[in-house]
Amino acid sequence: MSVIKVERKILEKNDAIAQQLRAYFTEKKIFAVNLLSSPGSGKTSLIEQTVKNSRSLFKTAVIVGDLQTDNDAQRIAALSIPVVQIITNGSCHLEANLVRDAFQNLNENFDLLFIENVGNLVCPAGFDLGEHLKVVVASTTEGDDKPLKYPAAYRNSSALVINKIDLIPHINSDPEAIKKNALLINNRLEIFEVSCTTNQGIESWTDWLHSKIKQS
Ligand SMILES: Nc1nc2c(ncn2[C@@H]2O[C@H](COP(=O)(O)OP(=O)(O)O)[C@@H](O)[C@H]2O)c(=O)[nH]1
Ligand SMILES: [Mg+2]
Repeated sequence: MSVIKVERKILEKNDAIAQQLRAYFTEKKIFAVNLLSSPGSGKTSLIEQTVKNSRSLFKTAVIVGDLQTDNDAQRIAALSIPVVQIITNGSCHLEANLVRDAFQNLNENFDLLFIENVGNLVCPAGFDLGEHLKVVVASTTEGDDKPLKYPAAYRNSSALVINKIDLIPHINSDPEAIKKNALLINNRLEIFEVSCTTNQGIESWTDWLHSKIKQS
């Protein structure tokens, strides 16, 4: 029983910080998006393609979480946008206090903040980071039934990006099945089918992000 109490306390503390962060982001007109996925689904690639295709629409900054290495921050820094790497040293998700501390290292001259969570569909789903919305990325290579196996990430997200659609001719994947399973879990999901390799579908995704930024 005491374990449950400790867990609840951690979540309550996290949620309080996250609410303050969200209010701060809103006041500063920064739209915050928390990206969730399995390792390797293409979160960093999606950030790279989004930045390359939206420079005339909005300015982006990134906080990126990983268990180890600053490889992703280096990829994003190559785009000449503000980026901070959080190394969690084994922790499987980001928490709001880590985002708050990382944010101190960014100037505030941007419209969109991507928070790339640690690659994992389990623990990141339960932690509010002060984002305005969560987006789950699924790649065509990871199996069409993943929304059913990892429902929390899908239930808590506002949008699903199905990535690596360029690989469909080579693998046994059906994006219609991914969509159907995802909508069974959460029928309010906005769904985008993209390839970060060919750029297919990226324009609809960036247009949607732009509309969300303008509404916020
Ligand atoms: N074929 C293909 N490969 C992709 C696509 N998007 C990402 N990748 C590759 O998938 C691997 C993992 O991508 P990455 O962005 O690092 O995933 P993350 O771990 O979720 O951040 C890299 O080798 C990417 O080049 C895509 O749309 N098509
Ligand atoms: Mg990454």
